[in-house]
Amino acid sequence: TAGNRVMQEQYNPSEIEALVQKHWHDNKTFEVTEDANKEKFYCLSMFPYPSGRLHMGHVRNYTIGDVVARFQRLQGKNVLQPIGWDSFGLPAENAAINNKTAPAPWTYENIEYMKNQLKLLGFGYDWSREIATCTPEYYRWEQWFFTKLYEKGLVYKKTASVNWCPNDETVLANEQVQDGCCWRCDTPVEQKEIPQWFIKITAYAEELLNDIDTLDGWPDQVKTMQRNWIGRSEGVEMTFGVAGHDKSFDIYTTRPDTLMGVTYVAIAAGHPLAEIAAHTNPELAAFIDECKNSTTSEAELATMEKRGVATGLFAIHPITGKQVPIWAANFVLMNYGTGAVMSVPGHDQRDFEFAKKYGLAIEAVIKPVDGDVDISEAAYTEKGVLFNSGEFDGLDFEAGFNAIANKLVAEGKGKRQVNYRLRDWGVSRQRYWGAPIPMVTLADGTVIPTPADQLPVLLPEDVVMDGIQSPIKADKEWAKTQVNGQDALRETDTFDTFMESSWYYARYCSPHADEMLDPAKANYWLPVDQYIGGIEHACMHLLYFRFFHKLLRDAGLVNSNEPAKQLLTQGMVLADAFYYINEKGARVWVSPLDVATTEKDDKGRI
Ligand code: ANZ
Repeated sequence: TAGNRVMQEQYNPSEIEALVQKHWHDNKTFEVTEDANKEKFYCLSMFPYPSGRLHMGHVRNYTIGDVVARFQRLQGKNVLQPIGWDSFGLPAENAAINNKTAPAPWTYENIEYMKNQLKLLGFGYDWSREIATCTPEYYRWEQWFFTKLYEKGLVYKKTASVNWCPNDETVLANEQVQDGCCWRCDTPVEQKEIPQWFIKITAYAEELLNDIDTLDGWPDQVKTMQRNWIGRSEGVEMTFGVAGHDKSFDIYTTRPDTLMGVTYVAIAAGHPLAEIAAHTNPELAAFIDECKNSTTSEAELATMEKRGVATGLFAIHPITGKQVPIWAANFVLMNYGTGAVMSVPGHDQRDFEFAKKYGLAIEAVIKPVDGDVDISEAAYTEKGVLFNSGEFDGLDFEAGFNAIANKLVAEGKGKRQVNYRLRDWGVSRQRYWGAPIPMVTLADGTVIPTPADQLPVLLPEDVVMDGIQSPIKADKEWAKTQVNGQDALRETDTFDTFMESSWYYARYCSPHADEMLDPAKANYWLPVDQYIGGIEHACMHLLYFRFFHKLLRDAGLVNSNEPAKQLLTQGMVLADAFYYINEKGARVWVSPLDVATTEKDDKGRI
C-alpha cells in the first residue's frame, strides 16, 4: 500500500514510468474540460507528421511544450495540451510504392508506433482529443468549410503551371523533379498550365500585415519574415502608349520619382504585347517559348542571367512623349504588378546590367542631397534629389513621388496603387494522399461545390499505387457521381496538406463535435496561449494558420482575431546524416545504425 512505500534509491524507468503512466491513464489526469471558474491555458506544440519514428527534433519540441504545460498546471490553471497527427502527404505515397503497400495502413501503423514512443516519454497529453487529419471525421469539416468559402467568393479556379512529365503524362511535385528530369523515367520535365483551385488570401493581406503589430508574444524574426512575405509596397500604376498602334499598357513602379530617367520598358514574355509582336518576330517567338518552359522561383530570378529580346515596338513616355524601346525580358514576372516595368538603368541595378548588356541608354535623374552622382560603374539606387527632370528638379523622394503621381492622376494617366507580393493560395495537388477537393463538374460543364448532403467526399483507402497516377485519377469510375439527377464528375485533385494544419488547433477544442467546431468550447480555449514549433514554419504554416483563424472568425465560429498569443520557435536539432546516390541519381537516406564509418575528414568528422 502507499503508506508502506519507501523511496527507491535507483531510478528504474521500466517500473516507475509504467506505474505512473498507468495512474495517469486510469485517472484521466491530463483530460480537461471547460471550467469558467478556472483560468485556462492552451499549450500547443506543432503536431508531427507520422513519418515512422520520433526524431530528436520531436523530443525537444514536445519536451519544451510539456514543461510549459506542467508549469502552468502547477500554477493552478486549467491546462489543455493536446496532440495529434498531420497525416496526409507525399512521403506516405512514396513509402507505399517502395513497400508495396497503401498509404493508409503505412500511416496508421506509424501513428501507433509513434504514439507509443510519445507515451514512453511521459508527456502529459489529453489523449482523448487525439486527431489524425487523414480521417474523414477530420477532413470532412475542411471540405465543408471550403464549400462555404466558395459560396462567399473566396475560392476560385484559374490555370497555373505545374511540373509535367510528358512520358508518364503526370504532374510531378517539386521533389520529384531531379536535375530537370522525371525521377522515374528521366524524361525532361515541362511546365504545363492546368486549372487549379485558389483561396483568396490576398483579400486578407492588409489585415494579416496590420495585425502582426498585435502579436506581442511572437519573436521579431518571425514577424519580420511575415511582413516581407506579405510584401506591401506603395507605388503608382501608369499608362504608356504604343507608338504607331492604337494600344496602351500599364506599368507598376515604386519609384515614380525616377520617371524622367526611363530609357526603355521591359515586359514579361507572357505579356499580351509580346505575343502580338512575336507574330512578326521569330527571335521573340523563340524567346517566349523558352521562357514558358523554364521555372522561375523568385530566388532563382535574383541570380539567373538576365536576358531579353527587343520587341520592335516603342512606348510613349507619359510625361515627355518621347519614344523608348520595349523589350521582352525574362526577369519581369507576369503575375506581379502589371507584368511590365519602366526601366530606369541609372537607378536600378538590374536595369543597369540589362542596359549595359544590350547597349541601351543610361541616364541619371537622382543625385545625393550633398553632391554629384556617378553612374559609370553601377546604378545609384538611393533615394535622393531629382535633377534632369524638368519641372520636378530639386524635389526630394517624397515630394517627387507626390508631384509626379499627382500630375499623372490629374492627366488621367495613372493612379496610386498598393501592391502585395503575397499571392493567392493555390490549394490543388494532383496527388492521392490528401483530402479530395469537394467540387464537381456537371454534365453541362458548370462547376459547383459538392452539395452538403454528399459530404464528406471520401478518399478510398484500399488502393494499389502504380507509382505513376493517383489511384483516384487512374480509376475512371471514382470520379463519376450524380448531382440533382445530372451526371457529374468529381474533382480528382486533393488539398495541399497545409490546409489540415491550418485549423487543427481549433478542432482540438471540440475534437468529436458533429460540426467543424463548437464555438462555445473554441472560445473558451482560444487563442492558444503558447504555441511551440520549428522556425521553418515562419511563413507558410504560420501565415495560413493566422489566415484560417480570420476565416473562422468571419464565419462566426470563433471570436478572436489571432490564433496564438505567444510563439516559441525552437532551434533545429542537427546530426550527421548519411545518404547514397542510387542508380537513378536520387538521394537515398540511410539510418546511422546501418552505416559503418571508417575515416574522418580533416575537421575530425566521420
Ligand atoms: C522603376 C524603378 C526605378 C523601379 C527604380 C525600382 C527602382 P516591389 O517593391 O517589390 O513592389 N517591377 C514591377 N513589376 C514587376 C514585375 N512584374 N516583374 C519584375 N519587376 C517588377 O517592386 C516594385 C518595383 O519592381 C517596380 O519599381 C519595378 O521597378 C519592378 F530606380 O520601377 B521599379
